[in-house]
Amino acid sequence: MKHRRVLRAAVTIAVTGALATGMTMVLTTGASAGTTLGAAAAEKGRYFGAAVAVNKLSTSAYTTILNREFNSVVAENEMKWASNEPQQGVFNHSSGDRLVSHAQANGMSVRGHTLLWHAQQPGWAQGMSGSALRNAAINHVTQVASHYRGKIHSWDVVNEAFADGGSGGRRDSNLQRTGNDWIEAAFRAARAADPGAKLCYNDYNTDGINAKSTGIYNMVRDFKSRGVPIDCVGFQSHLGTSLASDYQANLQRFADLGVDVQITELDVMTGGNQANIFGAVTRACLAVSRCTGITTWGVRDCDSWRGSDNALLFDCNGNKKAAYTNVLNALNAGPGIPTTPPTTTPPPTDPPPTTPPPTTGGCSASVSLNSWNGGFVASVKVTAGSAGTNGWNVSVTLPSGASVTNTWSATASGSSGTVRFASVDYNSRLTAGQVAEFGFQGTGSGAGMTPTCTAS
Ligand code: G2I
Repeated sequence: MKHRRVLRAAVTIAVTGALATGMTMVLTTGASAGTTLGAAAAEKGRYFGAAVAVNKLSTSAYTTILNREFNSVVAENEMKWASNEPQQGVFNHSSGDRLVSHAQANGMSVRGHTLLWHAQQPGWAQGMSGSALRNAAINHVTQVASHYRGKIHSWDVVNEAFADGGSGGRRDSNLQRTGNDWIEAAFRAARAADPGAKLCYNDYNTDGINAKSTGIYNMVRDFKSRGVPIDCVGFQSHLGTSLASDYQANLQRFADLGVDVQITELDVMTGGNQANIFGAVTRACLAVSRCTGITTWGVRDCDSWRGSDNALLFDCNGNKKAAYTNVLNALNAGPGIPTTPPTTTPPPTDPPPTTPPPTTGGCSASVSLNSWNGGFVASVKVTAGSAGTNGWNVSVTLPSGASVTNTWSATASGSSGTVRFASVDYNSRLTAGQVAEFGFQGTGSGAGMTPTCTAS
């Protein structure tokens, strides 16, 4: 991928020269500056993307700008649940596939938007609840992430699940009513389906340190401490006429949890401040080494869902606006992603395993359950004994009536009665005391399961 080209030598010379002569450092000019958004971002190890309405790919005025300026795309609507599973179990990926082909043909990465969201659900899902909805939702995640396996840079696994206002809590929705653990179940299913994609939580009104962003921050910290697979947080950044003074500090506090951050749906109210705000957002991203890319929510003002806000970087005739120039200059002036990891705050470490490691060979396993009426997700910790493992098997006897519908980070044999879970390539070999985690989802009740572990 072309994101990683860093013109370190040119920058070093410019800095040295400026210091030697006592002149102000100006890194925005010179032969090394990128002349398009995508090229300038790539020189700093980032991507610069746009949301695409797939039916506009046949409009050449649109595609000319897209292909020239952007090196990442996201479908504005076409990968949403209502679009790609219009009837339960009947998938239609034609528009999403068209976007992926366009991206591949033009060297762009693809953001996936979005696997689960309370809005733009198909009618059949809107009418569901409880375990039927939970199972349908997890199946949707599994099927869609599997379809695009290996083709998605980052997935918005869950979109907009937190409430606005001061509560810092979850938004009420049919998905939320299936149980608070629906988000982690979605992330686990997405990881199992496409282990190579970065898995993100995405939301809006998170443009500074506020109750909503803090609620999300606490969820991410909890996920990291419990090994729930989350890699990134998307900050939509649909902005008005000012930018929170702690915008960058907010990105940084998430990065310090050990996740990447990305600006995912940037657009800004028109007016005197628009160009300044676009520039400030770009500088904030570049100042955070884990801020890996910026996406604007559309290409030209007239493509935007915000209509008369004229909220984007190109006017309706495709001309570059002042905001464009500010973004390009900020990209060219900003720091690259350091090649050695920064020595600032280390991410918090996971708490010690709850199961004490056995002192002999073999292995032990413990299970924790998240249950709802009619279903459950089981998280299993496997701890290697003193001899370590080359592989392990965990047997679990399910209560009668229960069955396994989905497994991650292990391979299941059987689905009811006694089910055997075998380690997979990347978690077979454990050193003494090391812990691996896997999980499974089931229907019925999972109460009272006692796992037994054998090692090879
Ligand atoms: O609302 C702005 C964005 C907020 N974050 C999540 C994004 O997914 C969301 O995107 C917008 C699209 O830009 C709109 O284009 O999501 C809207 C739906 O909530 C999209 O609007 C829908 C219209 O509501 C439908 O009537 C229309 O059929 O666009 C559809 C396709 O044009």
